[in-house]
Amino acid sequence: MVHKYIYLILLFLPFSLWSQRGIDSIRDSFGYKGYAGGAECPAGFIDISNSGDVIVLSDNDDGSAIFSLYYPFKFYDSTFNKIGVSANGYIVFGANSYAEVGQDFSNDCPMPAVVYPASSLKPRVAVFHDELEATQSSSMVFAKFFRTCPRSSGAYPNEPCTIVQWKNWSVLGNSQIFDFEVILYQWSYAIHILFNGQTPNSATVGIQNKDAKDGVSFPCNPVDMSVSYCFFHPEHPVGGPFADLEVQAEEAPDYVGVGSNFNYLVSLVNYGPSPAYKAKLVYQNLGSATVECFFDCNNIIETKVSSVNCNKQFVNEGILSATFSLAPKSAVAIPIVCTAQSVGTIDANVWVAVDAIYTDNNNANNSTTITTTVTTKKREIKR
Ligand SMILES: [Ca+2]
Ligand SMILES: [Ca+2]
Ligand SMILES: [Ca+2]
Repeated sequence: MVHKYIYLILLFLPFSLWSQRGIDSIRDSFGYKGYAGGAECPAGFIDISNSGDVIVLSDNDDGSAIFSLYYPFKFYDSTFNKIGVSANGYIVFGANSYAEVGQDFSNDCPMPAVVYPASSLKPRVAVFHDELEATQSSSMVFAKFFRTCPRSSGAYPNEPCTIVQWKNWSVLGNSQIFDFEVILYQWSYAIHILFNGQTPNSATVGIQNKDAKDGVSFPCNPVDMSVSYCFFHPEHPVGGPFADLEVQAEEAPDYVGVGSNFNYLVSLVNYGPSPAYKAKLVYQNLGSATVECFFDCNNIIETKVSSVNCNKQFVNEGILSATFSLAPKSAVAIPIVCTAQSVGTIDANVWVAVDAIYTDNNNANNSTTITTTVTTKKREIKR
């Protein structure tokens, strides 16, 4: 009897310590980071059973349904418009038919794991995956889209989300009913999993990619249903969005004559991890010479830039700016074409102003200054 007691302590101690600490995280090779409880993943089940749409499954035991998302969702490196919902407590992305989802009644612990049947191999979130079924007349699945999610993802402010809730669900052969839900955040791509009620039965909570070669799960069989589980996409870590932007400027000529034309080539780099929205690149002359410049919007060099707002505008002792949205690990380079109009110095100050929605966690590389002297004589540009 004593031996049995010690065995039980050893079995449950590491797990309970692990879950009490809360902030402990897990991650997969792609860079998803998962948290169990803690400040990163607080409690707060949202019941949508009075306001959500009913999702009718093809079967109460191993059936499924497919529905279209109001707003796309990025899972790993692909973006999806449809999800499949299984009676067995998981969702898949990119489903095209009922046959592809729903039938996997055996929970896979740990993940990633090749699934059964192979036809249901799709990128997957195990919300509470086990041999589940709907036994009550009140056992239903609901879905609801929110333009502004009632629960913060912790990775992006005021973003839209879709909630899928299994209500009054149970493990096959066990009458105990419980609710569970997944929240898909459609700007940060965070995934939150929450519970309302308990079952002592085995299950898995985790994620895996389309070929089951990457993924991660929390301690399974059993799952601790007293905490929430949150997965954060690598582009949008918890506390984000963060992006390190850098301004680079190719040397301008040291000397130019009055009336001369000259160019700068200015670059804006986004080192990530988050996309940068509305990064404003600004040019200003702080020197004594008069200079007129414009951004040469027709000759922008870019890599993976999602949007450019660049209008030809002239600066004369004023400020010139263009706005870019940059994916992580992308860059844009833009020529600035100038004419020197009076003698003195041109102190070209180039900097990036970031949108208030995200944080640049390294401000040291956000500006650069290039000095050019304007002489009385019109002379060749010296490089
Ligand atoms: Ca089932
Ligand atoms: Ca399985
Ligand atoms: Ca920076």
